[in-house]
Amino acid sequence: MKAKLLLALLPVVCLCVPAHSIRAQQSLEIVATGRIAGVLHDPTGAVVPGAKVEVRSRATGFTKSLTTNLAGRFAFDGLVAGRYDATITVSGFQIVILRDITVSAGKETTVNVTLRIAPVRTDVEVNAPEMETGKRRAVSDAEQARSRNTAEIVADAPGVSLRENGQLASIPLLHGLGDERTKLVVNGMTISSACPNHMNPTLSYVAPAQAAQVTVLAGITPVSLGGDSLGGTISVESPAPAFAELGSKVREEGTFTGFYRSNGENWGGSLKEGIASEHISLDYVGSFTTTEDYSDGSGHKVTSTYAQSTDHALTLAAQNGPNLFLATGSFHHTPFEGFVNDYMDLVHNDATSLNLRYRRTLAKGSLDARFYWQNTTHEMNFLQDKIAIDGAGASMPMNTHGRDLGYLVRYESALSTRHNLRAGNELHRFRLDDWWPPVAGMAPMMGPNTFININNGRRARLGTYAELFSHWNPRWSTLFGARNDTVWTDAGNVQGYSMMYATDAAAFNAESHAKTDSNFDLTALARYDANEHTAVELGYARKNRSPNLYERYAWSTNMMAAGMIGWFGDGNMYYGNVALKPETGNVVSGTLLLHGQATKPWEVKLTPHLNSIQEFIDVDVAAMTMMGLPLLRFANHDARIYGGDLSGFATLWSGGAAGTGKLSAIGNWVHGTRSDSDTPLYQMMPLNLRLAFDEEIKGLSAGFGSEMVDSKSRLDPNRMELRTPGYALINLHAAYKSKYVQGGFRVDNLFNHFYELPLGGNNIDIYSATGNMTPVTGRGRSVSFSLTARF
Ligand SMILES: [Cu+2]
Repeated sequence: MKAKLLLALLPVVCLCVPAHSIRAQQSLEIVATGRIAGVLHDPTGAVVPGAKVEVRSRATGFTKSLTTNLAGRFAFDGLVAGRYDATITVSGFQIVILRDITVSAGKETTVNVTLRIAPVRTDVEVNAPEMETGKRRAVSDAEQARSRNTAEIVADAPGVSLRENGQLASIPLLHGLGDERTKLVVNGMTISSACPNHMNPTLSYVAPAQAAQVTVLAGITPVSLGGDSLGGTISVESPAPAFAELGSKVREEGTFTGFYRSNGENWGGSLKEGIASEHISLDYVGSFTTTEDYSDGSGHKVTSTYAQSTDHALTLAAQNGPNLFLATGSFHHTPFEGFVNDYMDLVHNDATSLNLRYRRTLAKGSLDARFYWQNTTHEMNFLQDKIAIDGAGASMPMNTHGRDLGYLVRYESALSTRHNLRAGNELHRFRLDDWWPPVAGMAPMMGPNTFININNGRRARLGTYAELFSHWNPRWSTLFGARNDTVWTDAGNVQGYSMMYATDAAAFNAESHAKTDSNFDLTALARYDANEHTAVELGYARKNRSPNLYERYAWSTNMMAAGMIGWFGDGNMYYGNVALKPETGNVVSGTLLLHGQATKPWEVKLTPHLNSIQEFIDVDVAAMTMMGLPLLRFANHDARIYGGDLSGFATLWSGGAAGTGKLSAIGNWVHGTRSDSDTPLYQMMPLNLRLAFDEEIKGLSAGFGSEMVDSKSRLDPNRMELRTPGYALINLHAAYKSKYVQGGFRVDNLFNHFYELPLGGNNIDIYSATGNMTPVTGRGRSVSFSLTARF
């Protein structure tokens, strides 16, 4: 399978390279050339970075495009003397077309432009540096409508794989590193999982309808977006506020989306409504989703996969000159969510959050400050599918209460036309209580006292960073950054249900729990644009993650209690280790980008990566339990992960009666090994490839896709990881879009193929009923419809 995939991809790479070297040679001929350069400003006089500027020769049709740097500057060198047209596009501003610009040999033609604000949503954040690693992407309504949860939207990027974790939020892994090893930021907020099984990860608090923009940084992360992570960074942002156009009175817009997916009877919808004047805007996003258990390809119901959730978010924004103020209040309510790969289900999860932001555009940069707070209450117990297995009356209440609080301050400034500085300071504090009330008649196993799992757990992180982005000349750019994060963790004394747990509790209470970690991160990244079709990036990053509260402070070695700890969906028993050190990754990664614009855009991107990790938080086997499952203790061990991402697209035809035909591909390969034992790291996604063909004619689009996954044969022996066979799935999709209505139709797993999920964990419901541990099986055929109306 591996060899076949690589063979299939080789022609794509080989066909492109020779064509480019020939063109590069031709451009070396000596001809009379000149330059077009300039600076873009917005109406307040602030510079506009990230704008796309394209010049086109009126004589030959030759085009060249680039992006303005953080100082708003652009410069086209080596233009053959003659007359050109230039087009400037940037989100939030009206398109500018400049005609008949004369370029003379050996001279610079200066073009300075002041952009006008467009009556559309304003892009309020300056993007990460214009490197391949960190491209922000707008999410379409269609994508929101077809995604079961926000993690599925993120999974479209190279280097990302998803681990199953209930229906409301899968866990994204970047280059094999997931959960809290990936930095997840929602509207600038860091939200910790307030659950020993991580049933409520960060992305569960942002419904697909609220995810307007996503940034995925799989390898090298700018320090401004990093900190406290070993993998990359995923940032999800809500829609930016849209103010009324200058001179017009009020702007009002609304969207309603409804969807239905046949497998599991999943239905729901969202409502977005915005009203704004020139200076004030008010936006509401509400969404609802509910689903029954889904069936796999063999027609068997996969139990405990039902869920329901409601989300509301209200944002008030005000702008005046260079000042922008935003306040968002949101409420998330999950009445139930089954977990087929856990012993417990979620029976209640409510979260309330507040997010305040102030941004000021300065003459040469910007100042951005945020403050956020979230309060989460979470309860676990058994839902009907587990009760059917365990017997009527089975009960084991487990409660958690989490509180996140933080601020971020970030300053950006153009030091000169070449250099841009970004510096910031941030705090994130998480408090956690985790307690399990006694169950009547179940002493001493589950009574008579309350089991205190985490007592007043505290984790605070204070981070400070500075980074310099330099655009040395049109070909060379560099990014250098350094940051420090100090992480404090602590937890109070604990107790078990009864004297049965007294030895472990006494041992834990005798230990000192307060820990301080001082972590230093570094990033160095360079980009070389060899010619208009070829760019190369190479970088190094040192990254750190401090242990979470459960890794340090889960204390009971009792089989039942330790079985409640762990966010791996495997049924194994875990307990903590106060002495755990932070994990430190040394990442070396590069990207080769080959691309063409013109009338038929295409792109091939290859990203090899290597991460050498010191003190990786893995496990030691403490004992084999009566249940035949291991009791595992978190422990530091060195590890290494390497692999590669390949992505690309090609426009097969464009324009004319046949519309536009596009072929796209994403392939991921990752290989993780623990150094001391030379054994495979846990839950590494096997080699996989996604291919898609899409055709678009006017408002109508249709296509098909395929997902191919190799068998998972490299297995972690300590966790008794299960093998999963390879599989291939086919999907069909079609959509129609007009000004006011948009509809989507999709068939996933067209041939109703039966397959096991490589990162789906183990089916604990089947294990509880039969004693056999098997992987969770994937969804069988599902037919979906969605409809979006704008008003
Ligand atoms: Cu939970």
